[in-house]
Amino acid sequence: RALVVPGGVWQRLDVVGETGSTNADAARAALDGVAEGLVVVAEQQVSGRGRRDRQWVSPARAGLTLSVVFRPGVAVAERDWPAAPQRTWGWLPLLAGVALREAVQRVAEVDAGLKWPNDLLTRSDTAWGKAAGILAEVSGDAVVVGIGLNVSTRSEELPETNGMPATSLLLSGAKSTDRDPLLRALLRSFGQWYTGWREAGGDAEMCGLLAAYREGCATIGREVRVLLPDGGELVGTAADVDSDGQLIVRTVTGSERRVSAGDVLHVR
Ligand code: BT5
Repeated sequence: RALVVPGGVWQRLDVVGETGSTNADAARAALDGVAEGLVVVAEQQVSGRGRRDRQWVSPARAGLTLSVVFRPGVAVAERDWPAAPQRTWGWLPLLAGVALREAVQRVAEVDAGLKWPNDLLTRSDTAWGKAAGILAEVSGDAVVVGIGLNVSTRSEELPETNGMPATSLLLSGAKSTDRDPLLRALLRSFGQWYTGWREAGGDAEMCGLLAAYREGCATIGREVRVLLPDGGELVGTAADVDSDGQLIVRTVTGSERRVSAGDVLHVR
């Protein structure tokens, strides 16, 4: 399909009919040496994954499911891109979120916020719900960033969740639920932010990404409960995101903790 003309960062766009997981497909391609800038889009994804063995459910044709391959640690002489140090790679899922939010707001005209680190929230009726999830995985020297967005998903097709309820652009009053313009807007924005971030050597402040993330972030300023990957738990106020994309939590005891991964519940 002549969906997107690859250009800039994007080298190749593969549209597959049905697949298990576009992240798995992209990771395999990355290990096989595919160039940075591969995009894999699936019409239907049957065993989508979330973080830590969780599932991503995507009813057929109701959403966008895609993954991209980046090689942030490899300098690109012809573009004047230095290597981005590994500690900055945590920005990639956040960068994807900023791009996704822009695309959703522009094309669907739906108000959207980012829940640190990897969810896009939209509002249906009065409650905010999770309309998209982002999964970044390292594969050799590549980082695969996957995005699953509920576009025209009806409420009976959405999965049961134990945290935030799931929602879709349709349920949030989207002006349009055409997937192609959403994908095009997403790739345009994603490519622009990635280019700026690479030019800045992974410095999110220098390229304006930190400011854009702060502006779109629904977590900063909230009281949160953070479930840490080691099983620990933090309760406090999400104060900010630091220059490496970590969440700064001011705990009830007044100490400041920086979190690089975890599940955040917005308490108030
Ligand atoms: C995520 O994980 O939210 C990352 C999801 C990434 C999916 C994309 S689709 C393209 C690419 N290929 C893949 O195989 N994956 C990526 P996490 O934060 O761990 O959240 C997972 C949880 O979200 C699940 O346990 C459910 O509670 C909930 N969930 C599952 N499907 C959902 C949906 N369609 N909408 C909203 N919430 C959902």
